[in-house]
Amino acid sequence: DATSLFAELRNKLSPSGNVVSEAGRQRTIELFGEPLTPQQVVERICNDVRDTGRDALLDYSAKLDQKKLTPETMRVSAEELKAAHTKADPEYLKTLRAIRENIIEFQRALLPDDVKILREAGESKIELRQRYLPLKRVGVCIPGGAAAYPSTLLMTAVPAQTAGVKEIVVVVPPTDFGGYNTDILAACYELGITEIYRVGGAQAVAALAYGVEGIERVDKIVGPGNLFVALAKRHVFGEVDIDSIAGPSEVIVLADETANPEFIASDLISQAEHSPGSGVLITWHEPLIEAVRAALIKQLNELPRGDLARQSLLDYGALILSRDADEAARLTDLLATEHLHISTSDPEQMLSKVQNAGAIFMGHYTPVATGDYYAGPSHVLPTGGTARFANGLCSIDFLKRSSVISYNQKGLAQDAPGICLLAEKEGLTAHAASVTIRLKNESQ
Ligand code: HSO
Ligand code: ZN
Repeated sequence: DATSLFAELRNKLSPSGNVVSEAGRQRTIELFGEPLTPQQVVERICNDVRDTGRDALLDYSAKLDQKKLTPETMRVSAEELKAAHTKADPEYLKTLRAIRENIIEFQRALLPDDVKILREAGESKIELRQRYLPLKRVGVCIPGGAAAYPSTLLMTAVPAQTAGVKEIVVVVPPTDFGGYNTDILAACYELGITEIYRVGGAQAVAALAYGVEGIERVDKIVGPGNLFVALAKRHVFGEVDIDSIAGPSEVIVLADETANPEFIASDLISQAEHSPGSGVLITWHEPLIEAVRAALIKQLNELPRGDLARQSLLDYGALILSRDADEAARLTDLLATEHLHISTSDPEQMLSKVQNAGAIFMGHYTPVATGDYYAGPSHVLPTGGTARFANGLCSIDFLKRSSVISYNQKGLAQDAPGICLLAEKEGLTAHAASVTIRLKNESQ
């Protein structure tokens, strides 16, 4: 039945590295001479960085990332950045520019205008506004453990830049896939980002949140990361803003009889190859199940990361036969997946049945890779069922808003009775007095 299937699947879609999974929380780690949960470990790291600053940051980099850094080598120098850019493949740079343009075009279209309304009656005048301003300083976490992710740099930093954020700080682990990766450094240079620190994990998040010698604290921390980054972001939230807690990649493919099993297999594998990652097919066309299974076996044997993807699919994947499209839609909503790929003859019709998904890919020729790399919406998306309430990152997330309220004396006189009545109900008479004191010389 749907409820128990949901429970089982939800578990599958929360791989053990995910903050929301039970297994992830139960793990213990011997880092401080006693078994601690990941959360306890992260709290210690964050508190140490808050209290001891850069020394703690560098100590943890040495201990956890096996990289002895100095205050000088911790920051990527201007020369290193320039050199990486000069040596970069021109085709790569050209592609980065094209993607950047796509992201800017879409993210700019999302930006809201300020709002202003005027309430006028005779001489009374009340003006109400909402003003949007970009955040001043944003920290971006780029993963660097299992693969190099220049795409994630684009999908976080460019929306921020589009919103008008001037100071962008990148933290990236001191690894060959991270802070020593010339593709990453060339991409930073291309985007005009010059403040890059080779630090990762919970210690990097803490440094961004609290500030340490040489790294000024930021207003918001965004970007994906492993369990430690995720838990650290949750720990420092409130001290700074964060985007969300993004876990491993996942996709649900909804398919009817018009879907191509080879295409579907490639879609499931492409998110599973993030390792961990999850791919789930839901179809109401029975022959598709076996056809996709066969295609998966064939493709997994041919791909370089096939073994990693196979393990991910065995652990967290599923091929599900639903009674009909409506049942498939209901299950999709329960799972509230990061990516939803609608591989049917009429994707719009299916779209109208589904509410919960971070990003939705329409039809047979829109694989998730279009959104992962190129189209324009950010690939930083809600995972682990959080698409029920959370949203993908976008330019709006880099704005803060203020309301702006403006009364003339006549306007104040008009609203005074209501204000004073509520103030008296609350026993806050000074509030009432701050209104009446202004109306003493009112001429009516
Ligand atoms: N699918 C990932 C993003 C990504 N894919 C980066 C390739 N590179 C987000 O869930
Ligand atoms: Zn991906």
